[in-house]
Amino acid sequence: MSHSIWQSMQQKGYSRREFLQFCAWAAAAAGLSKTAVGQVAEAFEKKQKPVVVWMHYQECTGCSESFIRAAHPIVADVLLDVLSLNYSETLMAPSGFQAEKSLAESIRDNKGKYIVVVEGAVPTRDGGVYCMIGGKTAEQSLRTVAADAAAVIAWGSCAAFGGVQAAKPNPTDAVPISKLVNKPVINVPGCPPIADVMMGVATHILVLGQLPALDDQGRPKEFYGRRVHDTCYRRPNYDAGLFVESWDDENARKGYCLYKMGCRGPVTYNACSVVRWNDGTSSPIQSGHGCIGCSEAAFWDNGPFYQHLPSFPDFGIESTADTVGTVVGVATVAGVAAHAVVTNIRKRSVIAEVHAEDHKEL
Ligand code: FSX
Ligand code: SF4
Ligand code: F3S
Repeated sequence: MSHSIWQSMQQKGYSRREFLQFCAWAAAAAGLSKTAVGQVAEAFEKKQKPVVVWMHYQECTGCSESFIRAAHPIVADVLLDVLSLNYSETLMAPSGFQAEKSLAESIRDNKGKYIVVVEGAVPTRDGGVYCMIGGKTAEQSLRTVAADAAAVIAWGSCAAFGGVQAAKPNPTDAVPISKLVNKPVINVPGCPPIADVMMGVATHILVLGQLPALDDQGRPKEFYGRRVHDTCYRRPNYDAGLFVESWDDENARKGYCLYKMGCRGPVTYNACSVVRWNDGTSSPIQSGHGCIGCSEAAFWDNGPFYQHLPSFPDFGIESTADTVGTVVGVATVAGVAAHAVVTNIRKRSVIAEVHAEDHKEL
């Protein structure tokens, strides 16, 4: 018999207090307001665990790796135990015929109720022979599992957009799963996606019993509504025209903006600057490397990664970062546009304050 999440947690020895803490964390991860914690608790107490089948096609399993390292320790239990993970090629105990049987039974007995999550793109060239599981092509497998699913989630940029498999010259004609599934797909891109975002999306579906609001690329707006650049902690440096010019320069040590080193944060929609990674510890930019736009469609072909963007929409006050120095220089020499100079000085002092704050936190 299937249990609720609370019943499963009790069986594993979790206290009521730990359960409520988990509910609060899950509500926050799902982007729900504090007042929704009661609703989360009620859903986790009463609703049966959803049946989840987790498919792997053309991918590296980084998405699973990311998810099982989610910030909250209970998430590992959520994956392995609290969710009814009826089929996962990576994590389930059965193999071979037994595994196939488990999958067939899961979808037959839970028609219209189970959730399908997919990692990886699907090859379509030569009848799809480049990814076969149990004698079936990935395409046949996907069409079968998705047909009666309540929801289909594409974990990662491969499932959502084709990822590395679909990069030029795309030798297997790999496609995103939305091309083959006849119902809305929730795209959760990123190579891999952020674990807490994956958990947030899953919680949203579990608690509210509905799909999160999606943008025109099928991404949950809550997590993909803003560019990495919009909330980047290095943004004051960008606005002030303070850039890293080479990986080992003084500006790099000072944590200046990585735009000139190829950072694609200005054209990348993801929650890395806000949610960050590893329990909010850091993010690619925070560790000193620019964003490579891993959550964007065709990101492998959007490069080169280490050449700065020529321009992008809503660039701000400067036309390109290269001209920033010139503009400020001319303004100073001419003695006009004092406002620009004052603004820059003010921004530099803001940066100094931000850096002082950072040091305090450390
Ligand atoms: Fe793709 Fe996920 Fe990149 Fe890897 O499974 S999104 S290659 S991190 O792992 O699909
Ligand atoms: Fe941050 Fe990159 Fe934008 Fe600079 S260009 S502010 S490092 S996201
Ligand atoms: Fe990917 Fe950029 Fe975030 S490379 S992990 S979207 S900072």
